[in-house]
Amino acid sequence: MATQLIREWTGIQQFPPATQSKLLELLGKLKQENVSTLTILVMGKGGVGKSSTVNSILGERVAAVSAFQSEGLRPVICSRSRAGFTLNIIDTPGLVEGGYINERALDIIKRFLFNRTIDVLLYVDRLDAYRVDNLDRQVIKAITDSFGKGIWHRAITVLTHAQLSPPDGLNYDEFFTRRSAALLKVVRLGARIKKQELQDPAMPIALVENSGRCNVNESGEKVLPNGTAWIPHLVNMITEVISNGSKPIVVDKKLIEGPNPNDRGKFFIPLILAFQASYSKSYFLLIHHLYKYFFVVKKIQQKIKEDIALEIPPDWELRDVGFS
Ligand SMILES: Nc1nc2c(ncn2[C@@H]2O[C@H](COP(=O)(O)OP(=O)(O)OP(=O)(O)O)[C@@H](O)[C@H]2O)c(=O)[nH]1
Ligand SMILES: [Mg+2]
Repeated sequence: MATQLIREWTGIQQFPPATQSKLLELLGKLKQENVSTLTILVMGKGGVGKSSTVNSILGERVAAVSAFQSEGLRPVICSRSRAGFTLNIIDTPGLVEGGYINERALDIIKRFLFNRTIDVLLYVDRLDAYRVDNLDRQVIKAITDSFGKGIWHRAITVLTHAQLSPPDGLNYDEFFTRRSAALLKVVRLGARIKKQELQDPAMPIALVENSGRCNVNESGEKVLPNGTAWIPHLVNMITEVISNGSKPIVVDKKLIEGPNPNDRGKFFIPLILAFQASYSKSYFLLIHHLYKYFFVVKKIQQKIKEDIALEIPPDWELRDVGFS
C-alpha cells in the first residue's frame, strides 16, 4: 500500500460534545468487533458535494471545495487515527465531464486504489435534483464495471443539500421518498442488480447538509429538517454497512487490469458448449444405433425372402401357374 500520513483525528474536537460522544461510542463498537481500520471511498458526479461531505465527516478542511469544476483529477486520501482506530477517506474527482463519463479520471481513481480495500462506498448526489437520467445510469455503470456489483452491497447513497423546501407542495418526507426511489431504481438499472438483491438489506440512503447554514439542535449538533443529527447518523449507517455480511472490495491487479469483474460468469460459457457437444455426441450414438438396427432388420428380411424362394411351392400354387 502506498505510504500515507496518518494524523491524529483532531477534527473530532470541533464537533459539539453530543456528536463527539456518539462518534466515540461508534468507534468503540467497531473496535469491539475487531475493526480497527475503515476505508471509505467517496464517488459521484462533479460538484455534488463529495469534498464538502468529506470535510464535514472529519470536522476538518482536508479536501478542496469549489463551486466550480475542480481542476485536479487525482483522488485525495485523508487518514486520521483516534484511540487505535484509523479512518481513511478517499475523495475523488467528479466522474462526469461535458456530459460524458470521464474515463481518464476513472482510470486514475482505479490505479490510486490499487492494493487498498474499500470498506464502504459513499455514492454522493444531491437531494435537490428533480430528475435522474441516463448519465446517472452511466455513472453507476462505470463504478460497477470498475469494482464489481458487490460494491453496491457496501454502498450508502448520500444526498447533499438536504436542508431544502420541497417544490410542488410536497412535504419533506414525500419528496425524500420519491427522490430515493428514483435513485435506487437508477442504481439497480445501472448496476444490473435484480430488485430482490437490493431489497434485503435495502441500500441505505443518508441525508447530508454541508452548508454552514445548516440548522442545529439545542446541543449544537447539525440537524436535518426532521431533527436528526446527521453526522452521527451517517457514521452509524457506515458501521451498519460494514457488518451487513457482505465482503469489502479488494482492489487487486485482477480488478484493475482484468476484464470487467462482472463478466466472470462468462467463464462458464465454454463449459456449457462442452456440455452441449457431449449432448450432441450421445445424439450421434443414438442415430448410429438406429442405423445399425435398421440394417440388421433389413438383413433378416432379406434372409427370410431367400428362404421363401428356396421352398418348394405347395400344389395349389403350382396349379395356379399351370404346372399341374
Ligand atoms: N447548500 C449546500 N451546498 C453544498 C452542500 N454540499 C456542497 N455544497 C456546495 O456545492 C459546491 C460543490 O461542492 P464540492 O464539495 O466541491 O463538490 P464536489 O462533488 O467535491 O465537486 P468536484 O470535486 O468538482 O466534483 C460548493 O460550492 C459547496 O459549498 C450542501 O450540502 N448544501
Ligand atoms: Mg471535490
